[in-house]
Amino acid sequence: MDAEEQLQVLLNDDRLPDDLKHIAEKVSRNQRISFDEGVTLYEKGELGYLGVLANYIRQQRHGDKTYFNRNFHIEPTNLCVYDCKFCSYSRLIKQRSEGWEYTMEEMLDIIKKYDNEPVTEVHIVGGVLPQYDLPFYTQLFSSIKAHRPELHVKALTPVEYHYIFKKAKVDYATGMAMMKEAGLESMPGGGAEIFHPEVRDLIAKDKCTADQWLDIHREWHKLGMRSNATMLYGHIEKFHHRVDHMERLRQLQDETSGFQTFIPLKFRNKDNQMSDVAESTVVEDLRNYAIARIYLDNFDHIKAYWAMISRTTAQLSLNFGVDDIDGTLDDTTKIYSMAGAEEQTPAMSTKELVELIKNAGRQPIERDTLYNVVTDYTDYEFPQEAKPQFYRLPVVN
Ligand code: V47
Ligand code: SF4
Repeated sequence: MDAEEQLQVLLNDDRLPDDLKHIAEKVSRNQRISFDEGVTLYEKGELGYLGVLANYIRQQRHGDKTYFNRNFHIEPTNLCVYDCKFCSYSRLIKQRSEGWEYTMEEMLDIIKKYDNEPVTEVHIVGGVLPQYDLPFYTQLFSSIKAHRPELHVKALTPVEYHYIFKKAKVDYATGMAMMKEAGLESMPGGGAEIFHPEVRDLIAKDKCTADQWLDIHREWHKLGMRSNATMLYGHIEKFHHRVDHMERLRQLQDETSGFQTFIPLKFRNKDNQMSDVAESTVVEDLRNYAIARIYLDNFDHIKAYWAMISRTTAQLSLNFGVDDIDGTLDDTTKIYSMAGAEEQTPAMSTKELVELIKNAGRQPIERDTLYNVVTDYTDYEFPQEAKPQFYRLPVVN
């Protein structure tokens, strides 16, 4: 049965409560669901029901296409002036001996290590420290672009930008324009956590507020640029906080159309100040992806970050609204391994990623950061003896 037939079966099921039937009818007519209906989905939507709705939307938008990209991460430092309760990664400045602080040269050396690799994106994000200021990052971005102009620079979040611009005494619009001028091409989705102050004040008190996070994305979008958005879920927040978070994103997206992808991030509880908070179940993770797909009707893509949730859950998520599983990575990110993610040294070759997607019955598409197709792997067979990470296939558009 295809996704449309599954939805029809659901719509004809007399046992379905009226409120859930009404939501299913809205989805079948491509109508937006309300805040209260979002909460209803969290409270009453069973996994099978949510999967049918989310997969229907996914199939309409993307068919079986499943996107990934080839990227690597640079984490400039794991020291941070902030003290988010969920963060296993940062060390306060007083624990400086446990941290690293890369210099400009060290970061450019990391860039150069990838000179002969077919990566399309560098993702730069880490802790917040005073020396990483506006002149530092504008010089870093322009040096990366001077060295390798086609490498897409996706860097920093409003948490860093708010701190940097305040220190430099420039407003958000001016600051983001300076970053664009220096070579910044898109903004990753981090730092969003949970927007609602009832939760944000408890877990991420001192860093940028929800409105500041949204304002910086707004200014970036006004420059014609794109960004992502995340939500850190599965800790102390209630269902209505998750819906509130997505509602604020949906409203900004109505205004700017600048977001590309929504990335739900599962809270991991190892070695942080919230270790006593239990992690969400896989069923809850899949329900959450599905509800995000249903609620965020103006977002093109829903991403599952495989390094965080394990490869099997990433495969499963493709039936619950997810159409993107991020990048090949390398083992260059420590944010999740330090928080207890399954992947302690997250690295997957292109061949492994392609097989993972094919084994889930979907079509693997390598994309660049802006979702231009780099290579469609649907009918591609890797040679037995291939060292896949060194394969360069023809660019198709
Ligand atoms: O903002 C920190 C999260 C985020 C934990 O845009 C944690 O393509 C779970 O935003 N458990 C940074 N999550 C990473 C990020 C990201 C990742 C992949 C792709 C993209 C993209 C963006 O990591 C932080 C925070 O929400 N985080 N600690 C933890 N214990
Ligand atoms: Fe610092 Fe980011 Fe960790 Fe918060 S989540 S303590 S801002 S590195």
